[in-house]
Amino acid sequence: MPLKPIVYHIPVCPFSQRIEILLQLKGHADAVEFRVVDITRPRDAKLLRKTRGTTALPVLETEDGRILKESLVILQYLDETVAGGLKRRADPFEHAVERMLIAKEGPFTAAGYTFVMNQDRAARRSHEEKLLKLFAQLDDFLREHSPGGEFLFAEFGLAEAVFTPIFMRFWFLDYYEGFELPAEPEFDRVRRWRAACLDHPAARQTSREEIVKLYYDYAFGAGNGSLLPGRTKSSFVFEPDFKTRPWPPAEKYGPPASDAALGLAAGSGA
Ligand SMILES: N[C@@H](CCC(=O)N[C@@H](CS)C(=O)NCC(=O)O)C(=O)O
Repeated sequence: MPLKPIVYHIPVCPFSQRIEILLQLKGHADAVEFRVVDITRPRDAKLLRKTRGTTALPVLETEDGRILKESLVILQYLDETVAGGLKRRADPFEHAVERMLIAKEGPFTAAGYTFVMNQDRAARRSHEEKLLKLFAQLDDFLREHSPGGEFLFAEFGLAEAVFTPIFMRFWFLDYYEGFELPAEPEFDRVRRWRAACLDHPAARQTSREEIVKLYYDYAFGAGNGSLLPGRTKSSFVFEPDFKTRPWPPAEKYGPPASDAALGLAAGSGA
């Protein structure tokens, strides 16, 4: 029986990064054993049996073999069971406020991912508008509950652990879609929040370079390690290491680059 919970994860997955951030905040980065799953390969049958057939990660296996799924659920479980003090707000009303903000992460995340994966240049503007509307809603929420600060409360907490990995993934929108928050006052509060989140030392598990390179195929509509036509390797592979690969072309509304041009071909980067 393992001595600590196991988290099956994909290292650069934002949903798993939430867990790493939380453990970092608690000062117990080693409270769980992280086991890497390479989603570009067929899923291990033993793990599939444990999850009863679902493939989404992260998945937590408790010390006695019980399974928890969904990053927000795992986050709360680890917040309550790992030493280092609760990172969620202790006050019930304040906790309710942070849960209201966290409830906005699903549509926000989905809007950014569908934007980057969109292949129809004519639909680009409507994806951008949808995302900006959600940014404006976050801005308004922060103005109501935390007008003068940086974070939702005094410190980087649960809501920040949830959103920071998403803000980081959205670097793929800067790169492949030229997306920027407009320099308008209606985005000032969320801009300040995002900057403080991205600057926090607990959120250093990945980098803009890694995200831009690994998510290249997402910009062509191929998510979760799936293969684009003419390619033998997904950009989501961990070998060759992203640091050895060139920065990908930023143009996404044309034919995708080859394995060789992305530094993925056998022997490249070695
Ligand atoms: N709502 C889930 C989303 C998890 C999710 O979509 N994970 C992706 C990786 S970033 C995944 O496992 N994709 C592979 C698959 O679904 O088979 C959560 O918050 O845990």
